[in-house]
Amino acid sequence: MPTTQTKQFTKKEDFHQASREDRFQFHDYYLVEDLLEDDHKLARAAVRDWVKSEVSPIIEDAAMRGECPTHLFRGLAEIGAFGPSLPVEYGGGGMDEIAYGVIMQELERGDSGLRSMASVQGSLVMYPIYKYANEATKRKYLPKLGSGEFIGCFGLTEPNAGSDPASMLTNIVDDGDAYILNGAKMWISNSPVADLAVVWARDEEGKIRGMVVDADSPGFSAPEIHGKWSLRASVTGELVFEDVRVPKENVFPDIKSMRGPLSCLNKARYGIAWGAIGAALDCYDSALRYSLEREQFGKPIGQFQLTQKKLAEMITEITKAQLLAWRLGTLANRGEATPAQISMAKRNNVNMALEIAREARQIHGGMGITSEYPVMRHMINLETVLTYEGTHDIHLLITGHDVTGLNGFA
Ligand code: TGC
Ligand code: FAD
Repeated sequence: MPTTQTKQFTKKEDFHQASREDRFQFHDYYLVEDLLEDDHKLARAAVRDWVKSEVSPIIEDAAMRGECPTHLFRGLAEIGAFGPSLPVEYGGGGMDEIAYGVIMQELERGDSGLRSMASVQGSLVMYPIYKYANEATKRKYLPKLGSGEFIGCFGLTEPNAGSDPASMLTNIVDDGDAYILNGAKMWISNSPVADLAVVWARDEEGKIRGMVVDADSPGFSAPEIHGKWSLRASVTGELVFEDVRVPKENVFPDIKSMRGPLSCLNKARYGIAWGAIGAALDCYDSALRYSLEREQFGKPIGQFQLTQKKLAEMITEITKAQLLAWRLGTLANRGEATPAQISMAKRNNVNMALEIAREARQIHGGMGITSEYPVMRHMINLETVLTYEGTHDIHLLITGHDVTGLNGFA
């Protein structure tokens, strides 16, 4: 059985509490707020308060030290961040896709690593189990994943199969009542602290299969990847399988192609499209305040036209991204959001957030490179967000393929 209890989780006291107050103000230039329902606003307020009280005081210290604040995982479960749009009876929040989006936005306002934790647990672990596993497997894992008692990870990428996951080498071989799993996965969020992994592997017929693998299975290991300059408050590792026995009931019965893992990515990319707006808002908010408080040449720097150009472009791009996300959410609620539409929103909104983080860093001058302000942390985090869940260029090719009908990947 999974082993959360034996893992070393951090405590709030392990981290230095910031002396600076979180002064974040939400910005909503086109009153997108009017498009939200009361449930969305309630969910958003709960997450916003939690981020202010639990995340903001410690996140700079955690990122500077390169330590994942794992003690926050239970709190994430309590605020409903794990599978907000999955059914309650399967450990989810029973809310709609817009609620899921606004929750991700507030989390990423705190830190992309925190949103990543929620994306992986909800969209990449709970969702495939909910959608593809047999009933007994759902009942065994989903409630404990929803409550944060179990931590999950998602193993698709391999050392030689990143943008092209279909070239994976990890494989399973039939052995009576179980499959024998061999191979290795790379860049796996949360793998070193996970109780279980949703793993994608090729069967003897060459078909892509998905399965739940308990982390305490003999032959399973998850070494941590060290030395990241990005997502430093998130833990990333490998997954190594050496003759791991996976009971047949843990293998998703009806999934036999790349459609399985790619459908999970749609869910997570949707959440990122919303989440990135949160990081952008935090950078813009900090830059706007700094521009009004910081004086040079006897004036607030916000009075200079070049600073105003930066701020004007930032709020314009944020507003466009907010509207794009909201419209995507309405389509998702109707079950009509296409993978290509989700891909466009992920690419546009993450790129927008990264550009804003870079501009915000400039507005803060030298102070922008310190942990006194959140912008440099967001900026280096967003470098990863631009790459994972499909790189910026892969998403350009997805849109290119969609509009021309011509496959530009190979
Ligand atoms: P291709 O031949 O185009 O398609 C294979 C089959 O899959 C179907 N399909 C999809 N189904 C559902 N959703 C999608 N988004 C789908 N895209 C394709 C397709 O219709 C086909 O079905 P069928 O029935 O005909 O077999 O696939 P391909 O192998 O050529 O690859 C296409 C490509 C490059 C777009 C895809 O592989 C891709 O998206 N690559 C990027 C890899 C990626 O995003 N990896 C993410 C790993 S997980 C991660 O990063 C987690 S980060 C942590 C966090 O989220 O915070
Ligand atoms: P590559 O695929 O080698 O790409 C390198 C460059 O080549 C990119 O610029 C890319 O755009 C470009 N390129 C590739 N193919 C083409 C093409 N056909 N045309 C034009 N350009 C191309 N994966 C998981 O499975 N689970 C996780 O939990 C997870 N978490 C992650 C956490 C972090 C911190 C990071 C950094 C990654 C994580 N990933 C995870 C992996 C992530 O999804 C991959 O890094 C990503 O898909 C890109 O793969 P790659 O790094 O191998 O780059």
